Amino acid sequence: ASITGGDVYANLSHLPKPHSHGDAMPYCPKTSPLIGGPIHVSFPSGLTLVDVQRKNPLVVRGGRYRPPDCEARHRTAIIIPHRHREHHLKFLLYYMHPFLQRQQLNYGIYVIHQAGNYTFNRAKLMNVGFREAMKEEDWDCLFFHDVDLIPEDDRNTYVCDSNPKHAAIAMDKFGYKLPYKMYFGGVSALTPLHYLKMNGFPNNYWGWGGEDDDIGVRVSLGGMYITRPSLKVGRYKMIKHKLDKGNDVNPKRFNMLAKTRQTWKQDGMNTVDYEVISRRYLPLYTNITVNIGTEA
Ligand code: UD2
Ligand code: MN
Repeated sequence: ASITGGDVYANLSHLPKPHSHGDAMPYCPKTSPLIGGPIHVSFPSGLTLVDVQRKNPLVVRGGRYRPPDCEARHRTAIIIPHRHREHHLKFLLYYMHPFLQRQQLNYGIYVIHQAGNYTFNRAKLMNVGFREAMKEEDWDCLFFHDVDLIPEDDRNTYVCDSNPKHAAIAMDKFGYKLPYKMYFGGVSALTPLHYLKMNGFPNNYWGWGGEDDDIGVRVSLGGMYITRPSLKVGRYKMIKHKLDKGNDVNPKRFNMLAKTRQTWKQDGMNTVDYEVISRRYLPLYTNITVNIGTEA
């Protein structure tokens, strides 16, 4: 028995059904035979979410998938902080679903949508995503993923390393080079253990900037170091955009960054408070709309 499509199980559960035939499924090969090399990324006009759904018949409600003919070796959750970027989300899903399927992962995509119009808070949304995703499944790796970054190489595998991994090492917007050594923005991958060791991400960076550097510092404060794929493999295209309304540059970011060492244990996963407004299992992703409050 393999997964045959979303509708079959829609009434039973939003989750993909475990393989149910008598014999255990063989594990998927260590390296997926479906993985190719560079991906040509373009943005087809007129693309709709229904098109994306049609191209991904094995994805079930909530944006969940497992390989039909082998047991995945990895369970990866994608956590996307989001508000008013539906046009980017559509392209991300268009590329991300087939990309993850070619890697033969058991995966789920979570969009963490900040409710209201108060200043955006990317890092706090990640903390919400971590907690809410872990409630559903024992994920062994979480990818914290900007909505506008499209991977450009199949060999950029969405599995975790022994230390926190910064995946977006080479982006078009930085000339496909790492902008600075401690950079940790864009896309990063942590196990639940990594995440808890660094007390998650900061909750009090409201607006644009600084939170990614704070997270990078937390990695070393948690006794870990940053790993990265090669420049050839960790390539991403960022969909061009301006600074959003409601995400002004955070003028406090440098002062806050200077204090991470004093604050990280009192601010993070152990103090995150929020209210989930809705959880919807959509065909291509799980949408969690959350009230994360305002700056103290
Ligand atoms: C950079 C980093 C990003 C983050 C940010 C500073 C890159 C590629 N990324 O992104 O990881 O550190 O600087 O905060 O360098 N978002 C929304 N709605 C909004 C605002 C933000 O959905 O109104 C989400 C969305 O997932 C977006 C992410 O937050 O991709 C980062 O915001 P951005 O794309 O505006 O910032 P950018 O490109 O300078
Ligand atoms: Mn961006």
